[in-house]
Amino acid sequence: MPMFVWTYATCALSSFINGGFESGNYLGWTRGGGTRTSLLSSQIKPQEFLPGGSFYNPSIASTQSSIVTNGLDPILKNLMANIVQNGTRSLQIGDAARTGDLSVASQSISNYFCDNMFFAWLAVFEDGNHTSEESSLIVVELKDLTQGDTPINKTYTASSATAGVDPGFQSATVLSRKYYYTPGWRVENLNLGVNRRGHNFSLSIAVADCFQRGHLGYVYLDSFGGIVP
Ligand SMILES: [Ca+2]
Ligand SMILES: [Ca+2]
Repeated sequence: MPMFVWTYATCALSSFINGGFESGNYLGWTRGGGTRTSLLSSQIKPQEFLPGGSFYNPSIASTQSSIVTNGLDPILKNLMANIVQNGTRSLQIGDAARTGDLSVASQSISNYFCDNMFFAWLAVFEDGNHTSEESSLIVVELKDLTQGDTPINKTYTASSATAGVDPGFQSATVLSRKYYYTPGWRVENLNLGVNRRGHNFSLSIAVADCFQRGHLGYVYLDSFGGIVP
């Protein structure tokens, strides 16, 4: 059998559980959450908000994320794409309440043979006119449990200085509140390279309201897997 066929087959067998949330529940996923109002953006570590972590609050974890079905975002409506990227369901991390909270979803994957991890996201951030350290944000953290390091730790902060996270964000004012949002789904590619094949990983995506409890941030996630969605 040619090597590339073997690699592809092994990759297909080692992917996420319920990576598209089509089970309609949290099968394969761990939810976390807690209050971030004592933490600046650069101090946030998703793991501290998961069960066992010092900021973990089970009530926030279980109520501020939800599985959603096809439809439009309740605030931005048709300015954004359908809130499901693939199939009939996606995961919303964070809610529309302005409570200074953080929500996180995490999955551990054993013997992962793909060279990439893909997922798709759609974000809504309210403009708080804060510094990036006090704004709503997304943190994407990938730990390599086999090697004991963190190859990916990305932060997407919604500050007014950058008019959202980057130039691909758009802004709109709805009921006197200003939002930054992604008009269409974005595909994130976490490139692991070939040296981590077969390792065990833990992937966490955290989304926080602003530090001052005045502004919301939430993100829809779908299509986690080893192949481009
Ligand atoms: Ca889906
Ligand atoms: Ca919230």
